[in-house]
Amino acid sequence: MYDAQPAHKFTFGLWTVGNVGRDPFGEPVRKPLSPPEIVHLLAEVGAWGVNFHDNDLIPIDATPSERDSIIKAFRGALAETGLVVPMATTNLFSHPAFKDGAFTSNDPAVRAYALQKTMAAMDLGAEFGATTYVFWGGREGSESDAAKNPLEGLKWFREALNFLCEYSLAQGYNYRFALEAKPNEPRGDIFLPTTGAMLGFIETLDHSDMVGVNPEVAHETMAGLNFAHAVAQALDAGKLFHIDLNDQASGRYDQDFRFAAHNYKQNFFLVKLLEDVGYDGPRHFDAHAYRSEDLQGVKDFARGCIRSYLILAEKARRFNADAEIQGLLAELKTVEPAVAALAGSYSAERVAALKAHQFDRDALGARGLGYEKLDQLTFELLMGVR
Ligand code: XYL
Repeated sequence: MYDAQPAHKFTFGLWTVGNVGRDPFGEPVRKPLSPPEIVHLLAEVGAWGVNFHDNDLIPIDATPSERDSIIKAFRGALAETGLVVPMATTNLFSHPAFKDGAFTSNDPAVRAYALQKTMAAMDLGAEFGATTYVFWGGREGSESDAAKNPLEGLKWFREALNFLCEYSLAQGYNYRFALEAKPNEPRGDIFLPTTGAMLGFIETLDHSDMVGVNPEVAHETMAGLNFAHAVAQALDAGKLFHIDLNDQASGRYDQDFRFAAHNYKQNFFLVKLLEDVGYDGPRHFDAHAYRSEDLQGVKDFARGCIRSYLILAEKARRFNADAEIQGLLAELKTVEPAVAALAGSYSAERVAALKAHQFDRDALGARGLGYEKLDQLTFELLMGVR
């Protein structure tokens, strides 16, 4: 019942199950796995695809012959397992050259190097058939506004994306770009900190039709926002090109926990939203195992991400089929047809009808909405007592 099907398109990054558990205070706790080992691990846990940053696959200092043999081995593992590569991205944050950002660095040489590195990474992704290209501007921001003009930062970021859209078109790549927002960490403040900010920015791009968003549970939660609402806005705009599933407690460091490890209820409403609209893009887990785990724990983590999603999807089906819950929801929308017809799009008739109607605002205000019961029923359904 909770087995992944190809239609779910569950994917993981090489950097997720490959995470060695280094943190700002401690050394790695797990041995690095090679990309083919990761592909086999992902196949074992039921994933459909694998994504990568350029340097997850090819180290930044690899020679051309090392590059060739890595690509050959990775291709072999994909062929053996049937895993696909739907998304690729660029590491524009690890190397010291990017300490002040990449596309928004004050240094024109760094901005130019970032373009060069991204073009090469787009070539690499296209070699493996990736059709989504993610942009997470990990260090596109500042600690002090004395050092950077945010207007210049936005201008340079726009220039870079316009350039890379043209490059994608000129190469005949089939990429859709997905911009990923994060409010802070590793910079004090990252530009365009939320999915809503990205959606506004996209409309200023030359090829806005090619560009959407890659919202991440942890990032919106770090900003103190409701993730499902951010995803709904992206869906409403036709811009949900990709999604990063994980979990996060608000007010903490960037935790990237196993999907639904922390906030079952918020993630239930997220899964319900994705399932209700028939989202058919990849369901990507951008998360990693606790630092306490060994290789077995990493597999438990990856299986847990998939299983939790499927359990919440099943709960969403039950929510939709629950007569009492649906009855309460239907009641909320039940009014006399003549009154219901007053709300809607603009028309001269509706203006006239609205102006003539007498609302009983005290009665409207006195009506109990039953949300306590609805929320308790949701809790009971999620806890398995319903
Ligand atoms: C880290 C980010 C990245 C992006 C890809 O917080 O989520 O892993 O998803 O660069």
